[in-house]
Amino acid sequence: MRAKYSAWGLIRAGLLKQAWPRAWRDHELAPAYDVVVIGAGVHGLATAYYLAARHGIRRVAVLDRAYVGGGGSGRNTAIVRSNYLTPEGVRFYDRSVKLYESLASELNFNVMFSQRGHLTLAHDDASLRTMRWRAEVNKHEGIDSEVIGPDEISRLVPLMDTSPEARYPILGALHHPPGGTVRHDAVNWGYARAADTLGVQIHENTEVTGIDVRDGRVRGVRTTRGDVSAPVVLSCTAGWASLVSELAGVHLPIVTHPLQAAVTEPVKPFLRTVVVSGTLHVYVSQTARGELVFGASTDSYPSYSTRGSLEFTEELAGHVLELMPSIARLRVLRQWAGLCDMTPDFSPVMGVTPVQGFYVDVGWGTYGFKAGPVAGEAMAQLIASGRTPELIASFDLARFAEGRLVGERGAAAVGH
Ligand code: PYC
Repeated sequence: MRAKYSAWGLIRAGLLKQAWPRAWRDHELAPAYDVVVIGAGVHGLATAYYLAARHGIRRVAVLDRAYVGGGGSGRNTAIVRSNYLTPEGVRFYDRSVKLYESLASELNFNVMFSQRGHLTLAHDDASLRTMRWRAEVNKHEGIDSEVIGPDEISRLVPLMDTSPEARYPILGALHHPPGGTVRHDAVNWGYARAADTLGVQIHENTEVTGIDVRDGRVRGVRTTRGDVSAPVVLSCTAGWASLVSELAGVHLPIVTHPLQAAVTEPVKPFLRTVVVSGTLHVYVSQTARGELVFGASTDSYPSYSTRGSLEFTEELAGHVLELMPSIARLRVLRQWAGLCDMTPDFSPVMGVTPVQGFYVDVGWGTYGFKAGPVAGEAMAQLIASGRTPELIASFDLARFAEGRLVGERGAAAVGH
């Protein structure tokens, strides 16, 4: 069914008890497309959308072995920021923040982007030094970030224990006012709907089982619903990026680790900013519904498992209470895990590969969701023009062989 979006249409459908219009359609898989995107998360959908919207490339299929936003794009803690450590990282993520700022009107979908500010706490001299370093790089790139002290932190988060008697006293924080949160499902659905409207085909429950390469060139993909030929195949997979790339004979320096997160029952709004503590391995924000969303560092062992563990919940609770003792009676409602494809330098792998026509937008570690819009925009530009945009040039695959790493470990929300 063709999607209908007008507000009146929805009200009418509700009053007449009609089925809700589908936001994106089902299709038979065609034998050929101009571009096949593997992965219907925010990166794949954004790329497909910008290919169609900005470059007029509409014979695009987005394939996913499960459903839209079912991987990392629906399992993250929805934090957006650009307070990175390297100039390359800062410029890149800043473009994403800018795209998020206008995304609701671009997609005609309320993505609930809330620039409530982002605090990264420092509990020791070494992390305070890193916060100062990040603040300087940020300012140099025109990004609003500064190091603040405990009094200012108390003003921003009154429930935080900033006393010198705390087990891990808070010495200061990197304050990044443009950072915040976004409703991740809305971003996925908004891109999916907008891409569908422009003629992109989204194929859920369609697993890619092979990538055809002949004479050094990609020719198409094999799927559980049949074979498809395409001169361009882009992997926007998270969690299985290395395995999918191996299908094309491209080896990626990626190790996959689970990352666990949890959400509490809703309470009255009391936490305005996003709070991160690398030392305590925890980050927390409050949703518009009032729940607290918590995340931790990646599990220490590589795995493809997305189950939660009691060990995580216990550690999380202990660490959160060191920061905010007064929320001790809050109940955790749900916990889950996502998969993080970690690269050696904590920066992504974007761009061309040794196989002509086979592109990657992978290796996002714990930074993937916030980069969805800018990654989509840049990959669409690369595919349409055949030229790598300056903004992503330093994230190429060749950097690992050529020793040009872009070290972003110091900007990780928590220690890994
Ligand atoms: O980098 O902001 C971040 C982040 C939050 C959760 C995981 N990574």
